[in-house]
Amino acid sequence: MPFIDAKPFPFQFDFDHIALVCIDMQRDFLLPGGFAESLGNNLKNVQPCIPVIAKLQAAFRRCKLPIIHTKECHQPDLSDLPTAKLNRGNPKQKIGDFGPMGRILIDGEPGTEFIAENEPREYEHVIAKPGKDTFYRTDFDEYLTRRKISSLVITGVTTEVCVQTTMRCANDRGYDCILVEDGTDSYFPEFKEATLKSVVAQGGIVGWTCKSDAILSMLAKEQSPV
Ligand code: TIU
Repeated sequence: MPFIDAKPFPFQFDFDHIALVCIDMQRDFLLPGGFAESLGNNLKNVQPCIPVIAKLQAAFRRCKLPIIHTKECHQPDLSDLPTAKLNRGNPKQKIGDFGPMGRILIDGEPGTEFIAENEPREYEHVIAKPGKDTFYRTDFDEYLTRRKISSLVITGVTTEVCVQTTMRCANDRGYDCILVEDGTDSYFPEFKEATLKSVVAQGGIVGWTCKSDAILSMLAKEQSPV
């Protein structure tokens, strides 16, 4: 069985049952003028993972392995937006308001779409999710079950919010998850650091972490078997 050099110990998987998950690589979270910036976040802290995710996507595509993309967003009538989420914090702009990139976090609006570097291909699965947990009110579990995917390589933003929530919920459902250390970022570097440490603590209580190079070199070997 192939394995990826990882913490807290090597991550074993099967090429027929692994997928790359790219969480919320959306303009509103990553680009100037978006929702995240309106909340006062420093975008420079979340942009380093963009080229890393692009490399992983290219490698998974070369190996014809599945890629799943998520976007956090809501229906135009806000029917899937809990009042608690709408009113949380004190942003200059709220979900559903008109911003420089259309209505904030509304499905189909320009700001909600994926950044160019990490855009899905038309044949890749895209999940529009109203929560932080990718399983909440989506077809994620059904899709993974149907495709017999049991191991998830997890990337995206932000590490301690949608990425960590999704990884914990996948772990509870029996998926083996490996979080890519340089393929995820947070507006708060100390939260990213703490999340990476906390998922592998206690013998991998939530899963594994590794550097993108460990995955890229393993996939390169798969492409050119000796
Ligand atoms: N995708 C995701 O993590 N959504 C967030 O709202 N994250 C924040 O860190 N705000």
